Formats: sequence, structure tokens, C-alpha cells
Amino acid sequence: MPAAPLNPADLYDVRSLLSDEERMVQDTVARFTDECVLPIIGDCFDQGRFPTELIPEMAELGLLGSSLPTEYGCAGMNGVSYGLVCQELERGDSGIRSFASVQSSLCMYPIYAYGSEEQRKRWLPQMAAGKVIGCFGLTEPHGGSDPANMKTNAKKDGGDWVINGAKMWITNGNLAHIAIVWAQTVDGIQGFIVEKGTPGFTAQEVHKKMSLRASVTSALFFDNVRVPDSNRLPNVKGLKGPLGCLTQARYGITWGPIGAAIACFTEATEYAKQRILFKRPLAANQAVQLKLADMARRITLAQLLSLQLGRLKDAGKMQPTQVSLAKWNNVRMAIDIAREARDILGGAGITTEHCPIRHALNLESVITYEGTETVHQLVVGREVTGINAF
Ligand code: TGC
Ligand code: FAD
Repeated sequence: MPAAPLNPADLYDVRSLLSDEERMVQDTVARFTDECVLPIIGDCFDQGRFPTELIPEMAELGLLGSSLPTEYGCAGMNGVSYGLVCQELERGDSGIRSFASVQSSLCMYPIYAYGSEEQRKRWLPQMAAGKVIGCFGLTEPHGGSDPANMKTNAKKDGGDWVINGAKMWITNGNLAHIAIVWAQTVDGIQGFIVEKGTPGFTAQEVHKKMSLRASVTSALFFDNVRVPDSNRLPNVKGLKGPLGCLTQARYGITWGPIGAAIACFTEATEYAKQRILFKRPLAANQAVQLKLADMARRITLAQLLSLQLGRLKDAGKMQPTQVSLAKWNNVRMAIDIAREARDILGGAGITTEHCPIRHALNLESVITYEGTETVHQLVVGREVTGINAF
């Protein structure tokens, strides 16, 4: 009997390595992306609009804080399932995955991991329900790669803290009801929950973006912003606080770009099979097949990398350097594929009628945020040489 044809977007049948529950999560989010995201996302990108109307459905599906425990209203999924959520959302658009990453890994996770029980109970169920949106303020205008050089500061004043400073490039900034803000204190870097409307706290949206246009990006300003000590995250001090959140988010980002790459690869393959040039399908040319085969190879490698990373995470063994390796590899894989797919579409590839240019532009942000490609290369370099190049 001839072997069954392989799935071009999953040549190693990585899906067969998933549990029934993980497959169900993937199918559910895939359906959401197909039915709710793909029909509108090109227009959202054109208009520079994040589709807030999708938030209730994402909450309903358990996609916000999906890995946190059910006692806080969350779905309690494992790490691999969270990765699959990111993959399927980013098959739609990096901006949609960004929204979920920030809410889940950068806002709900620190409240869960570093917050008091009172803070967990107050915020997590509402955030899982999509009723409270968060943003994460770490990066400052003078240099995001080096967050240790933080100028934003918080000074104790009686039972309160007074925060001064500015944050830049903050996803969800103008949407958010609360900001997780990292600030220098006499005891090192600490995290604070700053509520929208607190006097002296303002958010200003960044316009003229050519990337992540279906996502809200903002600058945050703190001018003598007074918050009570009960808004401080009590259980972490030092840079390991925000970096611990980044490890969670970066893990999800290793999966997300696989979705973007699959979308671009699939569209380029279909186009090349149908486009007739020189009296034969474009896909009949060796030069084109080489490109498509290379895309399939790189997608397969990225899938295996993220799945093993997820298994390590679920076994409690995942290390930040391993996350850096996969973030570097998988985002580079996706941006190269998106650009190549755009080229295969020729002139048609330059409009948002087709997905590759949108993904390619989005991935310019993804390769920069959550640690630039160079930062992750240097983290791996430090691991293999034992020498810190930062
Ligand atoms: P170092 O000073 O050696 O370490 C400080 C402490 O942190 C610990 N640590 C980590 N913990 C958890 N996860 C990690 N990835 C960690 N990396 C370090 C470390 O053990 C130490 O702990 P302790 O107890 O000894 O104090 O810091 P380093 O030399 O490792 O860091 C240097 C460098 C360049 C790697 C780091 O500063 C860095 O990662 N820079 C990039 C900053 C960044 O990624 N910013 C992202 C901002 S958020 C964002 O972009 C959101 S986009 C979201 C979206 O829209 O999807
Ligand atoms: P810089 O740190 O100034 O880096 C500039 C260049 O120098 C890069 O190419 C970098 O790789 C290179 N470089 C840096 N150090 C070295 C070195 N030692 N050796 C060699 N080269 C080096 N931040 C948040 O806190 N919260 C968010 O929600 C958030 N969302 C974002 C959304 C978008 C759309 C974008 C674009 C960014 C977002 N960021 C967010 C900020 C992001 O994390 C930073 O942009 C990123 O960390 C890089 O910082 P930077 O832009 O200041 O670049």
C-alpha cells in the first residue's frame, strides 16, 4: 500500500506526538483563528486597529492566563498547550498572539508568581475573563536590551510608593486597565501594579508603525504616581523578577512564529502551484521547489525544537538559555520564510490581500522584542563559552 501523503506543514507528523487534550486545544484555537481572526485581520492591519471585539471570545476559550490554575478562573493548561495557543493565534497575526502573551505571561504570571494571595484573588479571575487588561512596563526609551540600567524609580513615602519615570514600546499600553511596572528602589528592582486613572500616570499611543499594526503599542509616563504598598508585588526583588516573566513569554514566542511561517508557506505553495509562467506552474521550477522545500525543512525543525522545549517546561527542567536558542531560531526561521513567500507571490505579495508581507512586517517586531536576536545569540554564546559578552 502506498504511504499516505504527508502534511506539507507538518512533515514529521509532530501532531502525533501531542496528547488528545493538546490536539483539542490546537483545533479549538485553529477554528477561532480561521473563523474570527483571518476574515478581519488584513483590514485591522491596514487600519492600524487592534480588534478588541475578539477579547471576550479569547477569554471564553480560556486563552488568557491559560497555564495558570483553575482556582483563579484560568484554564490550567500545560506548557505545550500554551505553546499551541500561541502558534495558532500567530497563524492569524502576531498582534493577536502578542495580546495574549502580554496578558498571560507578562501580567497574569507575575501577579500569580510574585503577588500576594489578595492580589491574585483580586486580579486574576477578572483578567482571565478579559474584563481587566494588563500591560507590562520594563523597556525604557534609553535602551531596552539593558534593563538593568533602569531609570524609573519608586521611593517609599509612608505607606505609599511614589513612582517617576517613563516606559517605551509597551504592548496594550492604551488598552490596559492595569500596568505591571518595574522600578528601581533602594532594595533593587521591584514590580508595582499601577491602575489606569491613578493621578500622574499617562499612556500615549505610538503611531506611524509599519509593524504590528493590529496591536496597541504605547509609551507610559509616571509623574509622581502614588500607589499603596499593597500594589507592590511582594515576593520578588531584582532583575530576576521581570526576566522570569520574559522566560514565560519568550517560551510562547518560540511557538508563535511557527504559525506565521506555516501561513506564509501554505499561501506561497498554493500560489506557486496555480501560477502559470513559461507554460508551466511556477512550482514546477527547481528554483522554486528548493525554496519551498527549505521552508518545510525549517518549519519542521522549529516544531521539534518548541515541542521538546515544551516537554522540558512541563517537566520543570526548561532553562532560559534553551528558550533563547529557540526564540532566536524560530523567529529567524519565520521572518526568512515570510520574506521568501512574499517574493514567490511577486507583485501580488506586496498587498495585505495576501498574508506574507503582513507577517514579514510583524516579525520585524517579534525579532526585536522579548530580547533582540543578538541578545539571544549572546545568551547562547555565554552558555557555550562561559564568557559573558554583555
Ligand atoms: P544578570 O544580571 O546576569 O541576571 C539578573 C538575575 O536574573 C536572573 N536571570 C533570569 N531569570 C529568569 N529568566 C531569565 N531569562 C533570566 N536571565 C537572568 C539571573 O539568574 C539573575 O538572578 P540573581 O538571583 O542572581 O539576581 O542578567 P543577564 O546578564 O542574564 O541579563 C542580560 C540580558 C541582556 C540577557 C538581559 O538583560 C535581557 O534579557 N535583556 C533583554 C531585555 C528584554 O528582553 N526585554 C523585553 C521587554 S518585554 C517585551 O519586549 C514584551 S513584547 C511582548 C509582546 O508584545 O508579545
Ligand atoms: P536597543 O536595546 O537600543 O538595541 C538596538 C540594537 O543594538 C539591537 O539591534 C540590539 O540587538 C543591539 N544590541 C544591544 N546590545 C548589544 C550588544 N551587547 N552587542 C551587540 N548588539 C547589541 N517592552 C516592554 O517592556 N513591554 C512591552 O510590552 C513591549 N512591547 C513591545 C512591542 C513592540 C511592537 C516593540 C517593537 C517593542 C516592545 N517592547 C516592549 C520593547 C522591546 O523589548 C525592545 O524594543 C527590545 O528589548 C530592544 O530594545 P530597544 O528597542 O531599546 O533596542
